[in-house]
Amino acid sequence: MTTSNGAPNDPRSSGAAAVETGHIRGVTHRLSVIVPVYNERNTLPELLERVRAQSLSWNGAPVSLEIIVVDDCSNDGGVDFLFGETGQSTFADVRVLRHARNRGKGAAIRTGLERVTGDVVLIQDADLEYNPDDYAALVAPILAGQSRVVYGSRFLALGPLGRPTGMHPTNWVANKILSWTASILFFRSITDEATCYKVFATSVLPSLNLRCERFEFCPEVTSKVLRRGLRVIEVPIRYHGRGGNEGKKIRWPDAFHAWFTLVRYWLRD
Ligand SMILES: Nc1nc2c(ncn2[C@@H]2O[C@H](COP(=O)(O)OP(=O)(O)OP(=O)(O)O)[C@@H](O)[C@H]2O)c(=O)[nH]1
Ligand SMILES: [Mg+2]
Repeated sequence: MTTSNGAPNDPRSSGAAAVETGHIRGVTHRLSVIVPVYNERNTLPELLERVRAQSLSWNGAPVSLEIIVVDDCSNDGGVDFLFGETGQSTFADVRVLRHARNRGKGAAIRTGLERVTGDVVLIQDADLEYNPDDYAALVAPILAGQSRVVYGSRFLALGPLGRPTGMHPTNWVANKILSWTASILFFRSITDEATCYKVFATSVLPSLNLRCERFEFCPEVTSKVLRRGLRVIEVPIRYHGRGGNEGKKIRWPDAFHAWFTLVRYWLRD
């Protein structure tokens, strides 16, 4: 089986070996992309096209791509194109997991994490706010063994007061407060705590013992990773924010919840 980029991509063929040996020996690598989806009919087809088009390599060897879509009981028909008439998956390189009821982004990510076979995991929202062309830069520090956690920062290239394209001023304030809080609590520089582009060596994840259900995935992961003293490398990424009328679901109360989640896991794991 091959992906659109020509890389071997059958999870049964080399996945287990990659988990066991890929990161350590630097021989073969597989990137597992988890896409949490809730009612993203307008953006999911193009997003998946752009993810599937990624052709990654490391030290001359292809990095295979595993795409795991977790549909959180969408009711807009937006995932129907992923299934053929007989219910089989439309794309050989896209696995679709479904929740029987809507549980939230965090729960969807945890469902995806249970099934990954890659040695590197990346979280990809189902909208078009982030750009999959940034994958190569995001996975490089992990494949090079420089760190086991990488965050794509929307602010790094803009300076302390820069506001990324399309980011509403209130969201900017919330993002800044969350990043400053994480930095102060852990004496580390984090410029974008709430970024969707979080990338991990898969081996890191079981120890985090994640409990998140909704949007508190980001602060729970950030607190736990920093609490464990893991190095987080930030790389600059592109971003084009969307508004509520374009399907953005996060709301102000989620920012408060995120702040309390950061503090909660700083106090106690
Ligand atoms: N599985 C699941 N995904 C959700 C839910 N609500 C939102 N999402 C997904 O989470 C992603 C982010 O949602 P947005 O509304 O764009 O919010 P955002 O500000 O980009 O959120 P963050 O990336 O968490 O900072 C999208 O892919 C949504 O489809 C939900 O209830 N369940
Ligand atoms: Mg989004």
